[in-house]
Amino acid sequence: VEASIPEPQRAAWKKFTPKPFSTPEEFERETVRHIETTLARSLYNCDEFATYAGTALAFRDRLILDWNRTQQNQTFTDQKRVYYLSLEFLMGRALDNAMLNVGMKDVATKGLTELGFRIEDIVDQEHDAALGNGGLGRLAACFLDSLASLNYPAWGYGLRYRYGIFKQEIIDGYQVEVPDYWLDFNPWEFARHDIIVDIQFYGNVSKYQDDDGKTTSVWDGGEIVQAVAYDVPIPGYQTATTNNLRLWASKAASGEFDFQKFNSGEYESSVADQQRAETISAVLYPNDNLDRGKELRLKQQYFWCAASLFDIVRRFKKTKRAWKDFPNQVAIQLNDTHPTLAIPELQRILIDQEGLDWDEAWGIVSKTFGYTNHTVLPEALEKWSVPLFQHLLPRHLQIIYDINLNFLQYVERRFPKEREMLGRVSIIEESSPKMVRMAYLAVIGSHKVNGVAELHSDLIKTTIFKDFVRIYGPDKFTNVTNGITPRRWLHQANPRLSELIASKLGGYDFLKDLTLLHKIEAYVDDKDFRKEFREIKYANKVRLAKHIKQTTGVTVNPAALFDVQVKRIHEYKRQQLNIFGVIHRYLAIKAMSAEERKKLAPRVSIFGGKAAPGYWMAKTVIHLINQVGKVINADKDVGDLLKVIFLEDYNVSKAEIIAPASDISEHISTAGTEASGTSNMKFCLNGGLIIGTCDGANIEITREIGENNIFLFGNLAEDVDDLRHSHLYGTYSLDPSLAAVFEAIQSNLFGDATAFSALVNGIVAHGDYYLVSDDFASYCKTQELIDEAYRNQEEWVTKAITTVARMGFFSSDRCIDEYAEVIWNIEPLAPKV
Ligand code: GLS
Repeated sequence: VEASIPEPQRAAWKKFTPKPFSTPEEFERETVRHIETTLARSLYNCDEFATYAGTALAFRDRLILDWNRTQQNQTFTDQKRVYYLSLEFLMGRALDNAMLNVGMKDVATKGLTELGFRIEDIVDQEHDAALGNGGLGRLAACFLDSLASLNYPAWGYGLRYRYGIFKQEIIDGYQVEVPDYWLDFNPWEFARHDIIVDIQFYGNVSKYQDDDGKTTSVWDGGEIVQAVAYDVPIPGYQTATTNNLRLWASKAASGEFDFQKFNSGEYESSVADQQRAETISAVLYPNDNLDRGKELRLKQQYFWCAASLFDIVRRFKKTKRAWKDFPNQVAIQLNDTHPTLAIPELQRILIDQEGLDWDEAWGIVSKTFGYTNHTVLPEALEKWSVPLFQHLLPRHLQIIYDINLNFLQYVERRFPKEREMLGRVSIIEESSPKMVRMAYLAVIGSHKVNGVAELHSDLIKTTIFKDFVRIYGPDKFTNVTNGITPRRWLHQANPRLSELIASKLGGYDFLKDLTLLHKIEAYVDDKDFRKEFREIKYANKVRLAKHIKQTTGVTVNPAALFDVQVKRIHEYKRQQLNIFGVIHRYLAIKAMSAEERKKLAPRVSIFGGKAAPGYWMAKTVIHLINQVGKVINADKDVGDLLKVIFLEDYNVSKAEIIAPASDISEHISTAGTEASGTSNMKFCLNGGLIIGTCDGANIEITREIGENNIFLFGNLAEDVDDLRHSHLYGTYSLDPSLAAVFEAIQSNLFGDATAFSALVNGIVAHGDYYLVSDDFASYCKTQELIDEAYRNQEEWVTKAITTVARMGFFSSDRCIDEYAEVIWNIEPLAPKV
């Protein structure tokens, strides 16, 4: 039944449709109303948190009016939509972003002042939405911002984890994980208790043959878990388009618990069923670039894919179009291999439920999906054991076998003389147990495959997907270099810099077309502009110094060079190279004369990032950084010349304080290992320079900003294999200054050295897989060049301004336009206002 208001009553309805606030008074009225009624607080009982809550609810009301209209408009025009499937959306805080995007920050600032609050304190009350690990999840969040800002009809689909990425505490120098229960108060979501999808697991498949000999497979038995939709409005910048992010939460099919069992005294097992169902969406797996193959993770993946596909198919069916139109109406992007099950799931829906024949269904499926690869690290490539698959998703395993059979037959016909290729490209790895290779399934089931930076997209074509390039031809593979949203990462994080730029460019159009930034290069020699630019950087450093003081108790000098490496802790990202470099610097300072010390630029080395809870080596690196910091920060003889800080619990809202405050940031992965990196872009956009290897997007950043404006060092990706080989089979000689660093560690200078022996041995005895020693000399040399360059502040500012001016390419808007054109074939839809 259509649930819409009949024509004659619509006038009344329209008359009472709420109007969005637009003046400070109207904002205040809405906020106070929410505080007094929705929250049942009063002016005698209203703290900053209640005021945040009221403000957020007032803005939510605003967003939802635009959201309603956007959804109606999209349904009405019935254009092709894109669905972005991602297990991670690292959104951070929503209020500040919502205020900026709807252009009401000034209104809210004024209103809140009149109510007795400072807007910064209110914004600061919000709990980060931390449903992601790192770059992959943050990229999805930037994409949502760009999709809405560019008016694309788009939905995100993800999981509503009850616990996001853990909170990190540093206790005695060690990482301790604390659960992140973030849903106590989340004004940004709407529970859709009417949108529930039954998801099946386990069970059996039987085949039936009808009179014409057609076989049908029926999957029955097993258990049902329900998926409940929670919708999060995603406002675009300066547009009425407000898209939807739909997150699924799991709950037991019977609703709460099994009353039959409950009444017959089986309390515990009735509750257990309910808990088991809710466990599916309970927690985000805290690994970045690592696949652990856990059954619950596979359950999460299927639960989310099946619910999303059901929803997408239901929406398509409402249009009453023919199935062959599906790929003209629907584009689905797979954010990494995590949602690859959507491929066999759509095939299953089409053949088992909608009665299409295999080939017709497969034609639709393989035109619908696009797959983005985000890593070449072997430990991150997802594989699922066949027995586990058989148990959990028996029908999907059959479908995957059929997809594989058809594919291998095709390969055999095309390459009859290369039989050994079949084993290499088969979706099923013939190991024991056999494994399903998800990346291969994703390639086979998609019409386009893309990497996330040029080097990375080249690498996937020559390494993991080499055979597939021969099979499908090179056109199936493409590159879309990552980007970041300038709204959050410039305007919101660095309002003064944004304002300075706007003052020269005559407005904020650059926030919609970031290439306009190139115009500030005309001011690179303008004295006032330079002065203001430097003052802004300094003020941002003062803000970070305050944060450091508050959270670590260490006083740092904002005039020192701030050297920052914040990202997930991972051996391939090489925080160990950085901290060994810090020790090298410390030893050098200790050996310097007073004269020499005078010439040195004081430095603050700032680290931040979480280690996966089971990643012991990464945790050792955190421990070493903290131990080194403890010794150096207490060394009065060194004083301000060197400080070492580990910032606890790095997350999106902290990144917004850190990115604008760096002079140098480090992007120093072993060449060929970091697919793109996106924090490199954030730092450059905020007028920080970078030190980096020729890896990921660093290469394109160099091309855009010019090699004089970046500090590159280290071996190239093409040499990595040979170097690794020579470590294992040739003669290996440890870099002498690194040897001195290890001697210092081994002398217990930073506490009990046995704590760090695995870290050191990995380099001296076990092949130095990440080439720390090979790159150490050139890293230290480059750090000296940085010291020298920083002494010439005039030149430094020139480099920094030039860098900002040339970052236009790295907007996620450019990136989304490329996806829209090359992969999704979708058009923007002008919002109805
Ligand atoms: C990642 C890569 O490691 C990053 O280099 C990349 O920038 C990001 C987004 O494309 O994806 N892959 C991954 O598994 N985690 C990431 O952050």
